[in-house]
Amino acid sequence: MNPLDLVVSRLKAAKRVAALTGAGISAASGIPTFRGADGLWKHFRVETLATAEAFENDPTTVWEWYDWRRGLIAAATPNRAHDVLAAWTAKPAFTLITQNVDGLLERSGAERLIRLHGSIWHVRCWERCARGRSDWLDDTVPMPAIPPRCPHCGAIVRPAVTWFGETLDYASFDAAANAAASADVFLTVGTSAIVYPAASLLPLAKRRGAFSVEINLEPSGASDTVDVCLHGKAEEILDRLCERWP
Ligand code: BJW
Ligand code: ZN
Repeated sequence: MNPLDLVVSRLKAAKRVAALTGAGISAASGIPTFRGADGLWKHFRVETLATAEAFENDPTTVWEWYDWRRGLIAAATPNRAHDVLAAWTAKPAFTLITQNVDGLLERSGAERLIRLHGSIWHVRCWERCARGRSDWLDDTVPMPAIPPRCPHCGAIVRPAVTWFGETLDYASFDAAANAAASADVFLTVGTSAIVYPAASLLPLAKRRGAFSVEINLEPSGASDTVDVCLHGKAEEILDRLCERWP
């Protein structure tokens, strides 16, 4: 059986399916990935942008980077990869987990989406004042003032994303781990699969007996673990899968 036929037959037979996505699914929408040939980390140093220490030292530079990325995302539209994954969330037995902060799956109509690394469209008070402690939506592009200020206490606000060294939202990771542990098929899509703890979901699913599939442009940290590698563009491979598992 060819690999695509095998994946289709496993999807059709599965009681529960979970998928984990990464930045690769947004590449066709013109959003740069992090690693890889033209990834963000080739042009920017992670320790100066995606850590709490970086923000503490220079919130203006960090916010300028996020404001630029928010502008790119606001001008982008979801692609076929977002649309297929979002459509599958209408299946009660399908759980979609994302590391992406761009909101494009949400714009495709994804339901019950588990976001592991937060959202670039949400902010919270850096000083964690009582009323600004929880995340709130601020999708103003561009930001009228950088760094933006908390409307409650006047302190700087931060993007409500998960930076290196920060713990993930416990409830979201718990829900993702439960979905991985109970999946009959686990898909890892458009992710380098090297950032933890998100990258631990695939081995967890596999230990619990899931049939696992990598859909990625090139081999990733998942390739040696999965049962089947489908290498190519996620937007094209998912489109073909959706024809046969609508
Ligand atoms: C296509 C395609 C197409 C392209 N079709 N495919 C050693 C040092 C320091 C830290 C650590 C360490 N060892 C472990 C850690 C912990 C660290 C970690 O995992 N680091 C590793 C990198 C080593 N993890 C953490 O710090 C996490 N927290 C944590 O562990 O808490 C516990 C703790 C607390 C205190 C102290 C220590 C531990 C938090 C991780 C947060 C990650 N944050 C970011 C930024 C989010 C905000 C933002 O966007 O600005 O999340 S980093 C970045 O990586 C982002 C992504 O969600 C994440 C994953 O990247 P992703 O999505 O996989 O993208 P890429 O670019 O890597 O891959 C894209 C893939 O797509 C490529 O393979 C392409 O080929 C492919 N592709 N086009 C299909 N059309
Ligand atoms: Zn505040």
